[in-house]
Amino acid sequence: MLQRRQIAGLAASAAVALLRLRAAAAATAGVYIENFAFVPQRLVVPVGTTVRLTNHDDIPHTIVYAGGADSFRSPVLDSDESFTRMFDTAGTFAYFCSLHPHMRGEIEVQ
Ligand SMILES: [Cu+2]
Repeated sequence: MLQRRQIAGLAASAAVALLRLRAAAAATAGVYIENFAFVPQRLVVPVGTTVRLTNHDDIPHTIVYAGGADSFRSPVLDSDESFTRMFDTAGTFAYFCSLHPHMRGEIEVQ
C-alpha cells in the first residue's frame, strides 16, 4: 500500500510533467509584413502556437481572417506594431489585409 508521502511525491511528479508539457506546447512564431507581402507567405505551426504578425512597412495594414467562429481582425497596424494570436485548433487560416486585399497569407496549424 502506498504511504501518504509516496502519494504526495507522485502528485508532485505529475504536476512537474504537466508543466513541462505546457512549456513545450507554448511555442511562438512570427510573420512580418514587408513591401505589401506577408513573410513567410505560408507558415506551418503546431497546435497551441502563438503567432505574432508585425508590420515593417511605412504604411498601415490590417490582418483579417474570415472563417466563421474562428474569425479574427487585427486593429490597424502602424509601422512596427504587431498583432498576436494563439492558434489552438488545427486547420488552415487563409488571411488577408483588409486595406490591400491582394495581400494574402496562410497559417497552417497541425
Ligand atoms: Cu495592407
